[in-house]
Amino acid sequence: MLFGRGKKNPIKIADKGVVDWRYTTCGYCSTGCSMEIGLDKSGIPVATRGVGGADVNQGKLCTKGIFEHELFRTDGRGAQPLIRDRYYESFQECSWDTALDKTASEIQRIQDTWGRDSFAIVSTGQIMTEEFYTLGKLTRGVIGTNHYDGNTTLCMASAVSGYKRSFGSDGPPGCYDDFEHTECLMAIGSNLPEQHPIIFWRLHEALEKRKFPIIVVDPRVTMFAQMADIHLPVTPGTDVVLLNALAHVILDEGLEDRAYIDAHTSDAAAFEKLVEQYDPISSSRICGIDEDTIRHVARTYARAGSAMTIWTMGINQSTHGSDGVVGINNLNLITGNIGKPGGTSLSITGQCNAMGTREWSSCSGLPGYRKLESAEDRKQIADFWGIDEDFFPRERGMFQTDIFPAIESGQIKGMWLIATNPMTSMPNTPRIRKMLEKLEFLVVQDVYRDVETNEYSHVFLPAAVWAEKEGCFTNTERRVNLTRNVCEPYANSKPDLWIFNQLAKRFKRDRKPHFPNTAEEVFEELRALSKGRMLDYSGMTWDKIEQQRGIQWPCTDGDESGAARLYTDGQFQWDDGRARLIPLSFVDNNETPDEDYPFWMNSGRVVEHFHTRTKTGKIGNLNKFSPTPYMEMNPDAARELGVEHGSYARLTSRRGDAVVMVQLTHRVAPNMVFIPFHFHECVNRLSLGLLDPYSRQPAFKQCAVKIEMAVDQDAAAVTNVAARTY
Ligand SMILES: Nc1nc2c(c(=O)[nH]1)N[C@H]1C(S)=C(S)[C@@H](COP(=O)(O)OP(=O)(O)OC[C@H]3O[C@@H](n4cnc5c(=O)[nH]c(N)nc54)[C@H](O)[C@@H]3O)O[C@H]1N2
Ligand SMILES: Nc1nc2c(c(=O)[nH]1)N[C@H]1C(S)=C(S)[C@@H](COP(=O)(O)OP(=O)(O)OC[C@H]3O[C@@H](n4cnc5c(=O)[nH]c(N)nc54)[C@H](O)[C@@H]3O)O[C@H]1N2
Ligand code: SF4
Ligand SMILES: [Mo]
Repeated sequence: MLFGRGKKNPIKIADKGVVDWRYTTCGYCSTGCSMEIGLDKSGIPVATRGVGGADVNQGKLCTKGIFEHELFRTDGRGAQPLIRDRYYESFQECSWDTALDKTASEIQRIQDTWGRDSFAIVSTGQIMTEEFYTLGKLTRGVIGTNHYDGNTTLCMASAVSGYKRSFGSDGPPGCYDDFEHTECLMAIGSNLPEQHPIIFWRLHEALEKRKFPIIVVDPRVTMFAQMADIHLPVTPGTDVVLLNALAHVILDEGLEDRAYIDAHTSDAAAFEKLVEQYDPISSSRICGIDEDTIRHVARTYARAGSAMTIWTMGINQSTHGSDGVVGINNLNLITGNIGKPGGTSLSITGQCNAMGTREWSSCSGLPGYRKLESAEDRKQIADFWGIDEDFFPRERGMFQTDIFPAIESGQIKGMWLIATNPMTSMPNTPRIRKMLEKLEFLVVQDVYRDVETNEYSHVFLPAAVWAEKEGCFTNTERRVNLTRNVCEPYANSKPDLWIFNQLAKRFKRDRKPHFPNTAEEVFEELRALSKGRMLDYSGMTWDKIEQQRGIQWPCTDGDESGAARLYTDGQFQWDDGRARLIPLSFVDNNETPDEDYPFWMNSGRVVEHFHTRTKTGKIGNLNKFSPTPYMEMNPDAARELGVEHGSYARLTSRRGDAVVMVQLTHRVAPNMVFIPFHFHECVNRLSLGLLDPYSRQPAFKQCAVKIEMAVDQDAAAVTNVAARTY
């Protein structure tokens, strides 16, 4: 029977009593969705909605964004500063003055005893740009340690390094609007529908209007792979070989854009010589994609009027992460696909402000993509800050992944962690635990006091979260967007900016930079420092950003809005203006499955959770859909080992072991398992994390494990529950 239209029950949206909507930008992933938080008459955040006129999300939000107003009242928040003198002694609440005095005096004591660089600072991709810039000023201009880095080394470092090697600078050249113009899209190691659902929606919208081929390169049959026209289940860690083989076919069959190569690139001869070795037959034996498919994909990509590649962690988190990015850039340079609508190399960024930290935090250099290695850049910043330029080191210090082993060797004695949780997110956490225990002094600055890493700290500084503060994030497509202050910081927590400013006051220096009180004043410094540079913010103000729902850089003073694409004139950031074509030879150095450890262990994310679950593990509507540490395992492999669906299995690697629930699925091949990394005491107890030589990013996605059914299922269940922490 057909239901009469009049009989349908209309959907009722509960009236939450919102009296005011405040403009913000989502604080989870780098898509950069504009949203509004609804406040009730007592000023309590009760609802979230997407902003209709926003270019990025056009009113849409994903499941994490929709519940973001619940974040302010989650359990485990840090209410007061905490202090303890020795391990295993319980924390005592203390005043801000006590916590900050202790932190400043310990930093100074360690630096006086062991040298300036014996104290390390590790930050994040998740605080505001104005906060990053201030932390950079404090670190580089006042404290003066060179071992200062961010968790972006676990995330985007390979993209940064690859862009720099090819184009002479960091900075993603494309934008989401490229989906509307492209004639072929290749996605490598990106699970866009789950990890960037609104970017995926933008792609889907483009496909509904106009069909173009989608090629997905991923060893796992992700949701993205299932909707692709061509899925290439590449052998883990061998994407560079596939990219070289695609270039081989293109050059061999004369499908390249020779005019573009001649006008805009250098070093073509060495590159062409190297890829000659990567014929489709030999390459197929390494990368696992048959020769016909390699030829077919190469022709499809090269013959498209415009073609683009997007990628995320399947490329970056590899021992060939930086080479993988360069390989993608090589492919787009030889086909003339940079800086034109629908033709680009677009890294899909991870955290909400991973871009902001790259631009302004001074982690790998100085603000505004300036280099410590350049005397001119050092002088510009020293003059602007009013300090002595000799205070700056002449080259960047260690990356996060080198800072931690330097604790083992005694080089690093103290550490300040800001908005990152290495006890869950770093590879080989049994080793990380020992390192943290060895520190003379650890200060953790986080929104949550129950974050795992805080178990090892001497001082805990409780930070305000996201829209309890205000400032900007930059998204994947270089769009700067604004978060307005929606509500007061929880209890006695304080904005990160305030914490940095208070610490700055506690260091005595002859010449010291000025630290403005408000984030909007800090933004004025960014505008001034960026004027005339590639990442020009000078045409932006906070109000203008809100009015336009985000503005892309470059946006020069006087410009109505920002620029959609970089390198549209084919001029790159190297001195000769040409992009580099770089030969990439492949050395297989991964830990690969063998008789003892017969499975590849792949790891990544699920849609409901964000990272180490400090936020999403406490939001009921998200956590209930994915409450348990689990692994995807192929049913045929499970049958051979007698492992059952829904049971608990024990995984062992050369580093440690973990207990997970078994989910049987054909999404993974018989020789691979996939485990979400969100849970404590789980996948990173097993991972190896070999480092990329350029970016120092860990190969989280490739190592070997063995699997057995847990003998005592009840005991395994207890272990599994313990891994959830919350
Ligand atoms: N829901 C949710 N969204 C998020 C996040 C989150 O935690 N939760 N985190 C954000 C952050 S910081 C990041 S960095 C992004 C990450 O976003 P993605 O990189 O898209 O997510 P991952 O699941 O880490 O990995 C993507 C894919 O890489 C594949 N892969 C593994 N090994 C290889 C390989 O050798 N080659 C290739 N080609 N592919 C391989 C995996 O099978 C996996 O499907 O997501 C962001 N968005
Ligand atoms: N096996 C495996 N491991 C991985 C990955 C993988 O794919 N596989 N992916 C890696 C990647 S791409 C990433 S990005 C990292 C992420 O690793 P982490 O950065 O360690 O993970 P998060 O859980 O995001 O930690 C951020 C912390 O900052 C806190 N926080 C949030 N907002 C604020 C704020 O405004 N101020 C302050 N002070 N604190 C705040 C949160 O509570 C949380 O504790 O994990 C990496 N680890
Ligand atoms: S897609 Fe990313 S930015 Fe947009 S609502 Fe979801 S988590 Fe937030
Ligand atoms: Mo990330």
